[in-house]
Amino acid sequence: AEKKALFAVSGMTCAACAGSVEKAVKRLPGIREAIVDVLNGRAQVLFYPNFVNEETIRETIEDVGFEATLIQ
Ligand code: 9UX
Repeated sequence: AEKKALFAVSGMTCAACAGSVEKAVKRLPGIREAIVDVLNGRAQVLFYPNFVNEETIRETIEDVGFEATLIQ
């Protein structure tokens, strides 16, 4: 079954960077959907836990250049 994760992403203030975060997460295996909300600094991700996990997603967001915290 799929799983949902919500991350707080700090310092992400422009649409271009939100798009970069979304694109990077969607490139991972096992991602069903990634929705980045730049106004609220949140990234919601639906994923398949057999293929990817919260920490890998979190590190991928950080690799784009933003601090990310799993909040839910
Ligand atoms: Mo963006 Mo930043 O493309 O402070 S969120 S530059």
